[in-house]
Amino acid sequence: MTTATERAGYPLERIRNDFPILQQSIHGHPLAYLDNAASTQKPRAVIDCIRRVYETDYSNVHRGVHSLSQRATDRYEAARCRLQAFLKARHSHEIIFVRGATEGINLVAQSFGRSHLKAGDEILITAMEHHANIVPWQMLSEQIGTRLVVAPIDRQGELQLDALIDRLSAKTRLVAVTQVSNALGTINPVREIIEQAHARGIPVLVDGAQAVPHLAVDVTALDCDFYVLSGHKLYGPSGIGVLYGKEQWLKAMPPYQGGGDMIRRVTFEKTEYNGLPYKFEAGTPNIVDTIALGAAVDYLEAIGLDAIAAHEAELLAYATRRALEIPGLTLIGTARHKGAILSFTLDRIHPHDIGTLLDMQGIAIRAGHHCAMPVMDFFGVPATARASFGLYNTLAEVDALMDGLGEIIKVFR
Ligand code: 7TS
Repeated sequence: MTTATERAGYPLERIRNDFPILQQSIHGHPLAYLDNAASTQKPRAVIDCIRRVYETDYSNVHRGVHSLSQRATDRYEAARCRLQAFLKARHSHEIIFVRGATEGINLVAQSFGRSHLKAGDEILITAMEHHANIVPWQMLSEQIGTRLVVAPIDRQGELQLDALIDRLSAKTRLVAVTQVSNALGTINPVREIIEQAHARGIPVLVDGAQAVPHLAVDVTALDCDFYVLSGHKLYGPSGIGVLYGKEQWLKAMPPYQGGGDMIRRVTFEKTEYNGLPYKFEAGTPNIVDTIALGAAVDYLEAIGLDAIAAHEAELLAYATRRALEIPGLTLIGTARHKGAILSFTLDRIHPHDIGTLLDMQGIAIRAGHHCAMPVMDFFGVPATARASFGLYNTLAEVDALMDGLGEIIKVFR
């Protein structure tokens, strides 16, 4: 069985062959890797890029006059331009390399938050945020007395947009919202949220960790003020990610960390900071993984995000249809606009047992609260089982998952 996207030329078999890790068996079964929302696997292009940089072009960046340092610097800065083009940012210095979405949000909370917000100011988030877009704001609240305001979701796991708009007050100083929920799959109307916030002069941070692997993003068209992503969810290495910030904000924000590279001149009396983007990249950066993130983006764009989105939408539609035929299965997250995430529970079977029993059949899913405990509380469950699809998944793997769930139900009957 193939998706219509495959029949229209989506090269699924070639894509699968690009991922060495997928060519293995787990507990005697072919691996079905359905944990892509946590982290995606890496194509050979990314793995080879890492090896080649260490073998031929590696040195520290920005500081050396020798050839290797210049080559490493050129490649590191080329990756910045690559990510600028990928996100369609106006300037390459609006691309700040960080460890991942988490560090990007913490940077904004500490640098923007401490310099632009004061006691009593409000930060508006949604009830479906990952902990990475909750806790940094709570930490800021403890430090300077800001207040966290939460826009509600409904039983489908959709954002109540009107309620969000109602909560935009004269005190709101930032809206921080996920583009795609990792626990529910919901795709939020970020463009509309940004329009509404901007009409009131409020900047918006978009958490794009779950969006960029699945849909084409244009930060300039979106007009968001900040955008964060994680490389490891984007078929790139872990430990590298991007904070995009509009030049006007980044210029007005103080450094997040101090150290080498982020300075122009240091004396014991005073330090003059470097310009963008270096002001926010203290210390030796994650050189090789940054370059490899550029390779990951090349790989994704060669396939095409629209084709990837179409293939994944078919996987999700088929998985949803089959899941609804399973007795005792409840879908958690049934929004009209959803990314390729299927969160569910089975009557009387703990999600961790589902995860463990599926693993015995070679099927990798995630079970837990997905770092979105308030979402679990809202739906009154301790955890969900979550299958999340990526560009290399097949309808046969969806079948394996659903057949596996059928077997589990028989065991527990
Ligand atoms: N925001 C969202 C929406 C996420 O899904 C995640 C990670 C993060 C932020 C944090 O990203 P990090 O790379 O900095 O850790 N989400 C998940 C997940 O769903 N399962 O494992 C990690």
